[in-house]
Amino acid sequence: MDLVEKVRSKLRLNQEEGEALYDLDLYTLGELADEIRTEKFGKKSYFNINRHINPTNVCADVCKFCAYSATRKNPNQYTLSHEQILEIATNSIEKGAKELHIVSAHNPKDGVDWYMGAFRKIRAKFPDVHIKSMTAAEVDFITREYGHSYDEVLDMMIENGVDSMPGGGAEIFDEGVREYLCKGKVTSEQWLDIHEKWHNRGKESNATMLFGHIETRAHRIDHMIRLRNLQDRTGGFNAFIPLVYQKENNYMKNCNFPSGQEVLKTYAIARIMLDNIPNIKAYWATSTINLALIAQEFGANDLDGTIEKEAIQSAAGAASANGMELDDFIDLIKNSGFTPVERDSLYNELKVYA
Ligand code: V47
Repeated sequence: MDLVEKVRSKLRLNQEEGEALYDLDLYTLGELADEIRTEKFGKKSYFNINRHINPTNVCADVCKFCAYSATRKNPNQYTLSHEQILEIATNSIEKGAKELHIVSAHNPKDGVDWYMGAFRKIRAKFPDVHIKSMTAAEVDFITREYGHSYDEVLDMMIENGVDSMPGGGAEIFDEGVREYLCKGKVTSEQWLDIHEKWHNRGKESNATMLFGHIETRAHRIDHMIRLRNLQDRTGGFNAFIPLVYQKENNYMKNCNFPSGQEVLKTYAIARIMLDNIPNIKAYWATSTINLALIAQEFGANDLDGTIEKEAIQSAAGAASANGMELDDFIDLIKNSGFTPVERDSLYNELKVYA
């Protein structure tokens, strides 16, 4: 059976077959991914009204791709107080945000209670807002820095009001590439272990993949297969988010910056390979909004959200610092031929903009 037939027969692809998908032409791949997307979601494209908050850029880890953390290239350190975090949350929630996506650098100056205290205060004031916070890299950092186990940190997160975990910190699971990208940070095995423990608590999370730097196509397929294996066991991943590497203001040179075609192929292949992860998110902050809209025809069914403020990708050159106005976002999705559907953080539909 040839590869195209195998995909159409919904048979699972292995590493070698995943790599071979890249050799198909873009239109064939797009068609295959779109058939799967359309069967699952029709013309619906999901988004949420969210606010990204990045409470500190002081970081004990050194990732070569990062332009956000305070370093020689970015000497402007900051750490928000709980009051400042609460003020940002209050403003955004008053304007309609339903999700707070809170991601910090790994700040050795703050104790566990700085993290947990912030969640506790937000939860006390806003019982209904969805708190998506603590990448597996942050969980791992806290255990290393403050002597807790993964189980203790995950339980503390739940006690203090965290609802779901974002997909950050996954980067590329291949150990060789990881050693170059972010030596010393959470390992691939630990990243997967933390998500498995979180899922085993009945909680959901996302998974990212940072691509378009020094990794090969084979590394991307390997990354997807490792996620697919965990998802077979837990079913806890909501969305897979390929993050397109942004190349400004960091310490990584000589990268294979991907063409638009390569990015679209990667979305389409994610849709085909990840037969057990329901949502493929084209995170417009890294793909650009134009490519994210096209990605809707290449397997992606989710565009993240309005974001409001974004510090990590925009520090590295992305045009996402000020998010997107809700009306513009809805118009763009409509004008691209899809039906915008506002969702909550766990993908329950809230409003269809027919
Ligand atoms: O893990 C850092 C990435 C991630 C760069 O779960 C970069 O819904 C591109 O995980 N170029 C954090 N990316 C952001 C993240 C995320 C984003 C949107 C939605 C969700 C979700 C999660 O940002 C890090 C890292 O891979 N990142 N630097 C860069 N130069």
